Amino acid sequence: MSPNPLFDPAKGRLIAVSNRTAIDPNARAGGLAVALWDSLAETKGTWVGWSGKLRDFAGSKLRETTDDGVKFTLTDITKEQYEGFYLGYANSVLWPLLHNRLDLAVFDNHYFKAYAEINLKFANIIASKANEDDFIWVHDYHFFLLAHDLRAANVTSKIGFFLHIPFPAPEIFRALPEHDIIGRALCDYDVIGLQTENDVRNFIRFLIEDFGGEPINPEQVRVEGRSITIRHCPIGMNGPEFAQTARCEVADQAVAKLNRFLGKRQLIIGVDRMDYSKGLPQRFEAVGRLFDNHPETHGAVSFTQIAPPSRSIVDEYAQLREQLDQLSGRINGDYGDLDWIPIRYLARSYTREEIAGLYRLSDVCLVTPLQDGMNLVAKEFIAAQDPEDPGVLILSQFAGAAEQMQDAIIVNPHATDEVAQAIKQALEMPLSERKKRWEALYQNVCDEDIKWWRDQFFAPLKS
Ligand code: ADQ
Repeated sequence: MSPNPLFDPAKGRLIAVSNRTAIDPNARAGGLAVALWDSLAETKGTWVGWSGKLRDFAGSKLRETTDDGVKFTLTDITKEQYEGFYLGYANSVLWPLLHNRLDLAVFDNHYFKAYAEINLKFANIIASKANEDDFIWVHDYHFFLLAHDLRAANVTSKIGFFLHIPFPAPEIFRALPEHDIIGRALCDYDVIGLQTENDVRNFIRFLIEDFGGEPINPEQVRVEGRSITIRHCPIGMNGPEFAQTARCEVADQAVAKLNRFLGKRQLIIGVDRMDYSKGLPQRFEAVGRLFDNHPETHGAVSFTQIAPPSRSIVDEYAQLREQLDQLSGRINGDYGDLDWIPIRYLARSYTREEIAGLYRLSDVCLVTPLQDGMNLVAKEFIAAQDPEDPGVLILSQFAGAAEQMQDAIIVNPHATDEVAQAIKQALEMPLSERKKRWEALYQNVCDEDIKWWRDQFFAPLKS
């Protein structure tokens, strides 16, 4: 990675902040963890976050440790804070609202109190460490208020914020009882990075309509007496490195294992955290429709969905699990045979190497979220393919990745027949077309990679 003066320890450190850090092996499956680790390791930065532990009283004993060149400053939180901040405000209010699922949001004013408390707690930890020359890089919807709290604690460092999930239309965001407090707090950041151009349009409109923001140029707005930069920075990944991972020994073993089950059948794969935003029931319905409409696929095609539960404590996830069990049970009951299971649904986690191998073996990957900030699975699938015999990506128009990956087959995940037809098209696609689409997609994955993403975010600070 090229030297970047922003990360020169002599000039100032990078302090990244996110709720879960990659010190916790369970959090390493998340897109955020994968993306951040590289940047911090290469720049000797510090990662501030929750330790993953709960304690009985509200002390702030910090755990400081170093792993693979990345320093970690971790704090415990109390059970009440975990329930109000994490399960409550973050997972049951902000997550559904920002994914356009107002119907699932649970508005409870105790939640916001805990959310504000945790933001302040983190602000105090960072304020005790940050120097004026440091850059504080805050990640995701858990910490909307952090810059505001840091400014109140007289922190003068530059502070940036990257939102990994979508920013909805202001009409939706206004349903949040605290939208005004959060909107004002966001004005204390210097740079705000968002995944898509659509998110940028939504956010700038929110600043203009609700806070009298005045656009200075396409990415700067004067608001609340300050000027903030709002940047379109789609998150990327390291394509060639992932391509290698897909060919490692562990990946080969996973491929061999799955091949024993698969035989000569074509393989469709889905890899997601189990979450209602990922459109899994709609995807299962579409695969069922493929079998309804195309008897020639019976015994010739298998669909494997990997979806480990990530927030299984919250009711919606338990319901989703039940729904998927029912759907796969019905489809397998209708179509399965002694030697063929049409849908395999594996509710467990696999290593990055195993997943990479499974992508490599697959003929089709279904990435059909109803709403998604970016979706790194789409990019990983492309990176893992054999250039001489690549598989086909079917991508939802509502994944942030669709803005960059127009050479995938783009679908509306709600349109069951359309998705079923897209699967059929993908299964039958001639090699020349598969190669042409894949080459364009892989080029984009490599051009707009993780380093490019970081540079996009930091570019305004260099001037
Ligand atoms: P996520 O919603 O977690 O991230 P995504 O971008 O798809 O979604 O990242 C998932 C990551 O987890 C990928 O690296 C994938 O390989 C891994 N993963 C998924 N299922 C797995 C499994 N069963 N076993 C092992 N690994 C698995 C949020 C936003 C996204 C955004 C990212 C990054 O919701 O829209 O792309 O942050 O900004």
